[in-house]
Amino acid sequence: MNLEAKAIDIRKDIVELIYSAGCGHIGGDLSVTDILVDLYYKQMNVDPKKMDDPDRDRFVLSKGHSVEALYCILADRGFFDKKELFDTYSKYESKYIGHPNNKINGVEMNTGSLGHGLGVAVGMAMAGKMDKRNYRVYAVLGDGEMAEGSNWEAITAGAHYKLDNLTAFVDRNRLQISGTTEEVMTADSQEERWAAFGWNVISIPGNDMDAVDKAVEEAKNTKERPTVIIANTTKGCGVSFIENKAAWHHKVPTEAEYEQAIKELNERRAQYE
Ligand SMILES: Cc1ncc(C[n+]2csc(CCOP(=O)(O)OP(=O)(O)O)c2C)c(N)n1
Ligand SMILES: [Mg+2]
Repeated sequence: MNLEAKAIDIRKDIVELIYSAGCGHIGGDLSVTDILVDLYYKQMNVDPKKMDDPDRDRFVLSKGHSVEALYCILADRGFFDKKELFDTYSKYESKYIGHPNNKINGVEMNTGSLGHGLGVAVGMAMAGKMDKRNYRVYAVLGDGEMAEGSNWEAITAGAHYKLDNLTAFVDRNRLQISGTTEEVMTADSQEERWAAFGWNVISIPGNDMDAVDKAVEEAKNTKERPTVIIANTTKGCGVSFIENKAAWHHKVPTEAEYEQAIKELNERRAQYE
């Protein structure tokens, strides 16, 4: 499978889902898409029919507001019906609510309140070691989310317990809800901070599929300590007028913007045909 082409198809689904539902967090969805595509179509051992398999890999979307990216991928991979998602997303009584919901097949943990995913991922990784299982645990955090103090307790524990079955990503798009991370709460240098806590640190261009994949491989081969992949991404990646703008954190495209976004993504997609 061509993962780059798949990432464009997923971006089209994200734009469509948010436009049709009239809500969603488009900027962070489009920045994290390449990471999720590499994990769900290549790296992770997960099967829609075997989510009770104790050996499945675990995934926690700690930056839960990027749920549309996760749902579009889970639907495409057959975890649930895509039409049901598109028909009911964010509607009254739908289980497809605007943040990850573990009543949905494929979702391991409810997230949305930032700062909680990594602590649970550390627990999952510790449980894997205690039960002598070979599964791996992946968690994705936002760079704005790194202001949450609870993350730093989890980072301390991850290194203390030598959790080499745990890989965290920081979606380092340099924006959070209301401005740049450096304006709201300084986040530099993520690399130095995680390294100081004892993690193996890999810094990559985070919208580059090959770089993401190589980093995940390196993490798998790192022993005695957990790995963090600092993914230097572009918020809104793939749609020119959404890229790098804090205002697009959870703005919904107008009809004209929706059409323009799909046109741009179709042009990119045509390069792979
Ligand atoms: C505990 C908590 N505080 C505040 C929020 C509101 N909130 C939702 S998204 C967001 C910004 C997150 O920025 P970042 O982690 O950088 O995400 P990204 O840029 O990837 O969208 C905030 C403050 C929240 N969801 N949880
Ligand atoms: Mg951010």
